[in-house]
Amino acid sequence: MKPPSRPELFDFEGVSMIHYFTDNWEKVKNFQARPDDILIATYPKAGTTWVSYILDLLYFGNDAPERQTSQPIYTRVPFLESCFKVIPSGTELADNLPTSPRLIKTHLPVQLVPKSFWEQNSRIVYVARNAKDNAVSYFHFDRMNMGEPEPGDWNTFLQTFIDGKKVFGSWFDHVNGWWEKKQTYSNLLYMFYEDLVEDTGHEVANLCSFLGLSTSVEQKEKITKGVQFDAMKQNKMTNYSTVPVMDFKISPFMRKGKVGDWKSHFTVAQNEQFDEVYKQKMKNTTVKFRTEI
Ligand code: PPS
Repeated sequence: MKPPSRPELFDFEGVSMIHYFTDNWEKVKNFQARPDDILIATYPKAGTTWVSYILDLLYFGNDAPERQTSQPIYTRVPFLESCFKVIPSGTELADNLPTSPRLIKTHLPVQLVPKSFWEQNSRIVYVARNAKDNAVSYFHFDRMNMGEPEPGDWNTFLQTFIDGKKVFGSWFDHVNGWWEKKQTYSNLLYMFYEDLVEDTGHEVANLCSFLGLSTSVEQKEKITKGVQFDAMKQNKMTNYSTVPVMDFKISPFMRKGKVGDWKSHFTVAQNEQFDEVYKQKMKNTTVKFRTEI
């Protein structure tokens, strides 16, 4: 049998995209956000699933047990712009969510976020990850996910990552665009993957204070334990093992979960070139990333 063909990258309003995230654009653009919606926004592979699961447990962990045992995280937290045909579109899933608040995931760069989120002053949690680890994680994801464009070898992938020719565009534009937004939009929490790895409990507490939750100490500890890498890797509802287009024989979704794994991928020359480009592209921003902890 012929393997399914991978989607092609094209320019969409100045951002590299694939059709799975633009096919439903009219509905995405006109999506009606609510004041109590919580949008989880990230560049792909920055810790979306991790923060989605933390928020889901904070809000609904004590509610219906079957939510945790029978509903994969991607149906509990709809992926707004997705339109995969085999499951309902992100807007449809979000419109039909029975929960309050609704937790919604997006990888959109800030300028493409539906305007109703700003009008409704919805809360937004943005998670960012250092560029080097983010690139490595994205490379392995594209290798194993047939719904993504062909990544090529690591060197080819890295060059196109630097050029911003990846689904959802340039990492640099993404993290900088959202960082800039944070300066004027107060309902935005800008988090870092590295902080989550270093001290998950601290970040869970940080989320609670941003969201105005008075979660008990015991509950916070329980959640912190339940969202550790190994627990999520074992958990069928959070490890994406239920998604057929992902070939875990090539690379699992929950791959390593580390800060600094880039060191086993970047050659000395690639690292020097990357640092040079990084300096240029990040010269006008105050956002600071850690590539090791
Ligand atoms: S996606 O497809 O964009 O939604 O992917 P996303 O969830 O943003 O990112 C996947 C990477 O996050 C890692 N991850 C974690 N790391 C540490 N601890 C926990 N609990 C955790 N959960 C997810 C996951 O392993 C991917 O990173 P890599 O480096 O590839 O392992």
